[in-house]
Amino acid sequence: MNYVDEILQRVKEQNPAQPEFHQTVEEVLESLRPVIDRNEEAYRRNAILERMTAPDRAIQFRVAWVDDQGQAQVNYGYRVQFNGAIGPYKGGLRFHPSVNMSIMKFLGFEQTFKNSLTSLPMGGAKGGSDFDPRGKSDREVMRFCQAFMDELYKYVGADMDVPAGDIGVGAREVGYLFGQYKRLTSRYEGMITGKGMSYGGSLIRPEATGFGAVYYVNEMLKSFGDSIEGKTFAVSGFGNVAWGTVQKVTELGGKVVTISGPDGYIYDEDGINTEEKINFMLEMRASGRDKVQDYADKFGVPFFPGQKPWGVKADILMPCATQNEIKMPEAEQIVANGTKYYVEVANMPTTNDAMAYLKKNGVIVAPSKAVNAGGVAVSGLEMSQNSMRYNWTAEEVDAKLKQIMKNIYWNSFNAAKEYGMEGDLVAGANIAGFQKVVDAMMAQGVV
Ligand code: 2IT
Repeated sequence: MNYVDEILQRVKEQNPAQPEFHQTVEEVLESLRPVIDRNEEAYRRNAILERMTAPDRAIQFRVAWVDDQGQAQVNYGYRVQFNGAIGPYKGGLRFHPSVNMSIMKFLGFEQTFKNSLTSLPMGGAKGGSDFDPRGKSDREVMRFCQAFMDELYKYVGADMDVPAGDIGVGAREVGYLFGQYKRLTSRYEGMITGKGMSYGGSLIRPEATGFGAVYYVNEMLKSFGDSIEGKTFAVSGFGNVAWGTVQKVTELGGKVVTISGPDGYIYDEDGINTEEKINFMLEMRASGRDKVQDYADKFGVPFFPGQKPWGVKADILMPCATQNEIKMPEAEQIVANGTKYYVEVANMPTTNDAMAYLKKNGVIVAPSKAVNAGGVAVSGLEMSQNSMRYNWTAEEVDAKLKQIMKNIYWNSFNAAKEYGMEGDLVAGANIAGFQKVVDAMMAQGVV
């Protein structure tokens, strides 16, 4: 049997009932086929794909905490340290009721390639909990974060594994997690990123994922002889990533007409383009209501309950919410609308069949592991600053981020071209990310 097919079967057998993990492995390995065919003997002999698809370790633990009513609560906590070949483990923590081992493994696997693409020395990891921050008091969130760190501190550290935020984990949670780590270990070190500016954070980290995504789009459009100026964008989500994206698109002369939440989407014909509107996204997030309808109520624009914005005609679509938001029906709608550019910003927002359909029908698809790598890249720069005990200015960090995103675009573009798949940015990102990790694994022997 072909090596890739063998591994796909093996991953399914060894990880039953983990569909998101199967999905990402399939997506990545399918596009790596030409690379693997060229090196099959060496890869097989060194069990590269078997090792690449098995996490270095996957930790699951109980998080017991007490709510404001005095009731004991129990959640599951996770940390999946997927691949440590090119640096200390690095990746965010997600607090959301949907979190389970499949989601953690999918995100950790993706993170390995993404971190490699940034060119910074970071291995891949992910963690989190099925804790639902919605409706919790600040004190409950603090107690939960402390209980979570009571176990996690054993596995993390500045030179071992450096978590960060993701869905449900922002500046507040990072602060509580950092404080508890310090209390437990007596160590003041950069063991988590996304920290506040008063205790070791980096300027531009809050904006980095969205800004980086738009820098990637800018480079991509330029390479197609196009530009952001005057283009219409449909964005989903209204969290940190959507916020950074809307800001930078607006600054570069594009117009964002939608954002969405679990309750539906809003359509702002004039664009989400004033400081008041953009700042309101932060207010909606901080309110903990998780409702985008608040935007429609405040600014008097249409709200479409229970719907996603993918039926809207826009030049560029940027899903910034969560995984598997675009399935076949949405993909068909996107193609029917004549959309030219589809830019994944959330991690794996597209099912594999929808992705194949978009590509087959001539939509230019940019993959999340390249597009959203600016977030973790600036996390890497936060680590550098912590190690130096020094801070760069916003301009310095932003310039580095811009350069990193430009390199990611061209490294992906060139990798695809080298394997006869010119213009396939998805395959290019997978190949470029994979190559560095494989080189490091080969050099370090069978471990
Ligand atoms: O998905 C991601 O890349 C993140 N949530 C950010 C990870 C990080 O370590 O900054």
